[in-house]
Parts: sequence; C-alpha cells; structure tokens
Amino acid sequence: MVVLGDKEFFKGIGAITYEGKGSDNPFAYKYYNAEQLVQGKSMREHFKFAMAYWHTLCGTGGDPFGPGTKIFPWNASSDPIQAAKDKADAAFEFITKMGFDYFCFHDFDMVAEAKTLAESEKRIEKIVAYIKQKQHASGVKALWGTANLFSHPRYMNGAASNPNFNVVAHAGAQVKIALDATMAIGGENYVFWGGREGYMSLLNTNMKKEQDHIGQFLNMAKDYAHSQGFKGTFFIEPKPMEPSKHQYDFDAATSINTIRAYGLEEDFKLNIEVNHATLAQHTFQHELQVAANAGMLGSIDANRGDYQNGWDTDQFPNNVLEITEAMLVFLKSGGLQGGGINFDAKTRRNSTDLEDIFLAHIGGADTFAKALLIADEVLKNSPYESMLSGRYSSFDSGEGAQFSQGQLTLKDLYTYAWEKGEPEQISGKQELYENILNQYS
Ligand code: XLS
Ligand code: NI
Ligand code: NI
Repeated sequence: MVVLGDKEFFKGIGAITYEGKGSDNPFAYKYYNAEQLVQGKSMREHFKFAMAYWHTLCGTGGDPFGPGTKIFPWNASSDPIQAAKDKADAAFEFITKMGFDYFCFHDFDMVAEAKTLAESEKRIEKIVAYIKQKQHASGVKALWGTANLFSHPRYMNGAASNPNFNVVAHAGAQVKIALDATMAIGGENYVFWGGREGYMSLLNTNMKKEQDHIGQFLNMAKDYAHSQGFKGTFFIEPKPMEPSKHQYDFDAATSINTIRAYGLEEDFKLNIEVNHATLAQHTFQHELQVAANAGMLGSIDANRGDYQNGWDTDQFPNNVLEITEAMLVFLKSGGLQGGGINFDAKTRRNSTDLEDIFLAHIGGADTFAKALLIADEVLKNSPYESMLSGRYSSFDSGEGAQFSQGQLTLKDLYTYAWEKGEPEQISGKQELYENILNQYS
C-alpha cells in the first residue's frame, strides 16, 4: 500500500509492479516478482530489500570538487523537525511505491544533529514517534539502525578507538540513543561500521589499546541492548580503508577475528558490502563465503564499485554475472541470518531527476532477482553441483575420507604417497564452470 504524507514528493510515479522482461516500461520490475517462490521462499523474503536513508534522502551529490547538485523538495524547511518529518514522508512514499518492506538509517539521517547531546536526543525522540505512526500506516520496518560515528569533527581521531576517553564516552552516549531509537521502531538488527575506527599513521597510534577499546565498547553496546530486551543481531560491516588509511575491520576474515577475540560470537554477524570487498582486493562472493563459513552471513549492503578507480563509488548493482556468483553462495548457505539487502548506493552526481532514484532501485532489485533465478537454475539443472562435489570425490572414501575425519597421521600420508607415486594431473576446469554460468544467464 502506497503511503503519502501531506505532500506527494514523487508525483507522477505510482506503485512499481512486476511486468516481466518483455515490458518496456522503465518504471516496472522485469525480474523482481516479490511473491515468486525460489527454493520454497518468496523473493520478498529472500531479499528483504531496504532503502538506505542516507544515500536516498540525504546525499545531494557533493564531492571533494564541488557541492551537491540535487534539489530535494523534502529538504526545504529550515525547521529541523519539520524537515525531518518531510524527509520521513518522502521515505515512506518512496519505500511503499517501490513495494519494499524495509529501510536502514543512521541516527542523524533521520533528523539533523543539534548543538548538544540532550537536544539531539529530544529531536530523535520526536522523529521516532513520527516514524512509528508512518510504520503503523504502512507496515514498513527497519532492517537496521546505526549511529553516525564518523562525520562530526569530534570523531576525527576515531570513536570507540579514540585516544581521548571523553570522545569514547560521547560515542557511547550516541550509540545508546541510536539503540533506543532502533528498538523503539522495532529495528531488526544494529550495525557497527567503523569508518574512523582505524588509523592514519601508526607513529601516533597504540593499535592494541585501540582495538581492545573497540572490543570493550561492542560488549557494552550488546549488554545494554540485551538489558532493554533487544532480540536482534549486531552486524559488523567490514571495510579496509576510507576514510581511515587503515580500518581495523578490514575485511570479513579480520572482522570475524574481532568478533571472536572479544567474545561476541553469540550476538554478532557480518554485513557484507560489495564495494568494500572490492576495496579489500576481494570479490564480493569471496567475502560472502568467508562470512558463511563462519556462520556469520548476516546481511548485505548492495552496491558496486568501479573497475577503473579505487574508492567507494557506491553505484547501484547492475553486474548480473557478479551477483549470480554471489547468489550461488547465498542460496547454498541458506540465505542471510536476520538481515536483508540494503541498497547502500547512490545515484550519480549528474543524475538529478527525482525519478532517477526509482530507476536506480528498480535496476538494483532486478539485478538481484535475475541473478537469484539464474543461480537457482544453475544449482537445479546444470552439472555445476556434481562437478564441484566430484572435484573433491577423493575424500569420499578410503584414505581420503579417513584423512578428512582426522584418522590419519603424517606418517600414514607418507606411506600412502610412497605407494601411490606421482599424483595424476587433474584439470581445475575453470573455463567450463564459467561457461555454465554464461549458459544459464
Ligand atoms: C560506508 C558504509 C556506511 C555503512 C553504515 O562506506 O557503507 O554507509 O553502511 O554506516
Ligand atoms: Ni555500507
Ligand atoms: Ni560503503
């Protein structure tokens, strides 16, 4: 059901529906068919698509070389509460017209930060009350909330990892307020992305102390949320750099270490972002697989980077083959644990029509839907799965199986190898695997 505020911000655009791949209507889904079942689950449930409040409603396209280019009508009021309400109206109009069920937010995406913590908290309480009404009218939910611990100059030396305790405490206060807000609107998860939790120079950094403080801080946040009855999952969102030169939660493997080193494995999983994987010199599917192997594939921030430059361009997903490889991991590991697909992506600086926001999200949703359908076909109908398991068949019986089960010693390997002689050469067949993907896409 489309929910409008006092003003309609996206005039002339109605509910986006599925019309199939034969449709030429740019404002229709070609592949995302919310109720279509794939492996017994609807696309809606598989994906739990979410709008990112920050990019979609706050980011006006500014870059280091020039100011924003986009004039958002919901930004017109100079009164912060009125502006926040207009923004919420735009959010719910957009989400419900898209047929999505979720949004994700930072504390100060919803309403502008005030001069004091006390005033900021009051503002957040006001907008949370307003958003609750809108949720009631629409059924739209919060996939996750988070605190922006990276934009304000006070966080220039880090938040939980700051060398100054006063800043650490301020970050703690902000997380408490953001957790309260997330819980008040029924947020299903809570994210920590440590943009400034890292360093610019090791010369002025006590890395061990900073990392221990992050571990302490995450435990405090989790304990507080539990004491307030929060049942959701916490996600760490890895990223190797930007804005810090080196961020502590560099990639999935490093973040899993953070989680385990500080005893957080009961409550924390990962939120994997495509472009962050690229920046860490990994593929997206690699990061998903690392998370899944640890039982920590929690959520996804969907976007894409750029092959020619090295920063977080946050473009909308449109690489079907890349996402298909990701969907193979996704389906085989049983999907996401608690999270969903959040479009952490922004339209380009020169995409200045309001309708471009719709076109971008339609493309992103269709890319995931098409990739899911292809991955499902590959798993069901192609020789892919049997080729893959066949590759490891030497561990299915005999000494191979005994090795896998930990029943052999190094001396046993020696005797076995001695008797067998030089192993035969077996092709890895990468090109054939790639051809199969191509054939089904
Ligand atoms: C920035 C991150 C950020 C997180 C939320 O690169 O992707 O947007 O998702 O703080
Ligand atoms: Ni992100
Ligand atoms: Ni990012």
